[in-house]
Amino acid sequence: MTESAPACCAAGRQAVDLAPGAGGTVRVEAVAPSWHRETVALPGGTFLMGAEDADGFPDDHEGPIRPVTVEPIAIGRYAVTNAWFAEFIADTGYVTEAERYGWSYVFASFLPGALRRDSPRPPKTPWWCGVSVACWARPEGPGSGLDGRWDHPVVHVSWNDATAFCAWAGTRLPTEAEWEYAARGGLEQARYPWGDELTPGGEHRCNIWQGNFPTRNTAEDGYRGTAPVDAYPSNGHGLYNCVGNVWEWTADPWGRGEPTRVIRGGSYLCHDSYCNRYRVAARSRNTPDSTSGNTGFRVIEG
Ligand SMILES: [Cu+2]
Repeated sequence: MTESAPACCAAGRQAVDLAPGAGGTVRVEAVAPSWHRETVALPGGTFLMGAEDADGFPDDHEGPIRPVTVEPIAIGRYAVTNAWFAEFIADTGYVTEAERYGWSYVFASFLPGALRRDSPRPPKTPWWCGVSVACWARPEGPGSGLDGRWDHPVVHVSWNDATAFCAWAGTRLPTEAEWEYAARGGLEQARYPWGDELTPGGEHRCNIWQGNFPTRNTAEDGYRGTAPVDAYPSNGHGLYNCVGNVWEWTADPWGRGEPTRVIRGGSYLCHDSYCNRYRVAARSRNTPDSTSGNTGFRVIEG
């Protein structure tokens, strides 16, 4: 992956060399139904896409600000949850890419000492560890699970996994323009989905990093890792957690003829001092086979 600007998001799949883990594939039997699969119908329209923020990263090409027209869509009110993804796995026996490669990227401080010490790290983003057998159902690798997190966004899913889920669910990934149109919640050129202030009235509106990245997360917003998909108030369109919490895959390639895919929204690791990509116009990218503990997706019907 070409890295031109620092990002909190994980490096590409190729950045560390790790033998496949011995965890095997995950089998899912009965799971609680997901209550978070609602979509919101939005009329089509023209909006001002992008930003020319002075504190944006020039190589991210957020600008220029330009009018973009979007057709009517029905988009997920929430990111796809672990519970919904588990239904997909139980129904199809699909094996995710993290399981096939045998590892995925986990934020280092989530790991117990030995695993944290011994797992390989990408040189440019050393807060990530490539962890054997980490996958959607084992978010922190060996011995971890989803108890208490069924209503959190599924993570450790690649673009290819997200696309497979969509085919099963009769949905598709949003284009980047559709994502931004929906995430803006009807506000024109606001910095965040709820307005221009990060914490209006001192209240946190999204799940990002507080403290010093990457050593100390004070979790003032309530969460160190993922939050439930319905945490915090929604935006003006009724969508939750468009920014912060987890990066969301979009359908679009980063550039013409490139395999890398655009991700949007930033994650629980974003912090102003390093990666302010929780701004609604911010964007980043990763290869379609890459997986990490801070990347998920939301879907569009049809
Ligand atoms: Cu970030």
